[in-house]
Amino acid sequence: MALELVQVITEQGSLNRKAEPAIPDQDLLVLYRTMVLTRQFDDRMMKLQRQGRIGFYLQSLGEEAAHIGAAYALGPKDWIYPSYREPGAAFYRGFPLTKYVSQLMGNANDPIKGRQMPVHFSYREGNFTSVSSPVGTQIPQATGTAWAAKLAKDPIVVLAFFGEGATSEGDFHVGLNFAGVFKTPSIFFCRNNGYAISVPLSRQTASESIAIKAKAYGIEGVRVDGNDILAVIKATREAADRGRRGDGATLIEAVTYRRGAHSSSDDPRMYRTDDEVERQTLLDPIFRFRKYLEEKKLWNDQKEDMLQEELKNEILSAVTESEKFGPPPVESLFEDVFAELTPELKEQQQYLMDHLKRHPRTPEVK
Ligand SMILES: Cc1ncc(C[n+]2csc(CCOP(=O)(O)OP(=O)(O)O)c2C)c(N)n1
Repeated sequence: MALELVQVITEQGSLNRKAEPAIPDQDLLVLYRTMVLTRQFDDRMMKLQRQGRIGFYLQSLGEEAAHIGAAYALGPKDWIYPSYREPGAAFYRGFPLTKYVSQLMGNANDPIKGRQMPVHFSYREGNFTSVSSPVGTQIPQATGTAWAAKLAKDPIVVLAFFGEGATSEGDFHVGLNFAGVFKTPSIFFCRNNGYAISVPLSRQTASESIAIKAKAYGIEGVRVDGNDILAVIKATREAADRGRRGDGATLIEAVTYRRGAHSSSDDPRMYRTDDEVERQTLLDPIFRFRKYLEEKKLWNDQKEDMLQEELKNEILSAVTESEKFGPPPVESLFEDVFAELTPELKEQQQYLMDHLKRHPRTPEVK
């Protein structure tokens, strides 16, 4: 069982050729674009939150390699059970930016019609389940989906993302235990970013690593440098192959760092030092990947400037588009639980609409 840290590009950007996964140049550029898009989007959304244009936001600053690399290593039909810090995995699968911003605003263009917290989106077309607020609930759900796929002889794998804080939850143990028993085609992808809100890793587990916990459940465990996108792709590809071969589940621990706050409501200066964050900034996953691309002559300053400008405009137009939508229609409150409204729900919907006609809501004070 591999517990040493798998690394392909070192902190200085040099390469371990023996471990380099085969990736077409075109894909390398798509991966880089998705990482930079995610970083820029993150920054813009935090600003929008501070301006009061969205209510709440969760950043993924510094964790782009971990989740985008993992998403890339899967096939398009494989399922992803996300946590809330993997926007780049959805972008990689084609989730439109305007839909994402609309979800943050909870407007009529929001795929879930304003019924969830910001960042808790759903992307059914991308085999990407809705984000849940309770920590860890997606883990046994993902095991169940993988088991169902195995019984149906559907050759997919199912990946669940979660933070290391989720490994303190019962759901983590339930999910991994039955993945071991039933040898499900599961990938448990833990973004070990050091903190569960203000609680550091040392207060969450006495194990020498997260990956070693796999041993207790009879599944594979791999510890990988989560700021090294090539190492993440290599580890996730191997895990997907293992699942498809019928050799069971893998727990991947991607060692990274949460450089931003837990959420827009958190102040991390209360529990960690600026020095610590500064040190982690030097290990930036985008910087490291860019050096690799430059060495391959795939990237340069001019391309970087063009990309930054292009993405800035793309994000701005998604925000402008999203701000054009009003709130979701009130009658939509009754939709989506059943394929068709039941007679009782129809009656309640009618009652509400009649009520609103009789008592129009107080106009907003301008
Ligand atoms: C069952 C449950 N307990 C507590 C919370 C409050 N909570 C929300 S996020 C979070 C920390 C999760 O940390 P981690 O799993 O490491 O993920 P990260 O935020 O670092 O990506 C907590 C305790 C919750 N949402 N659900």
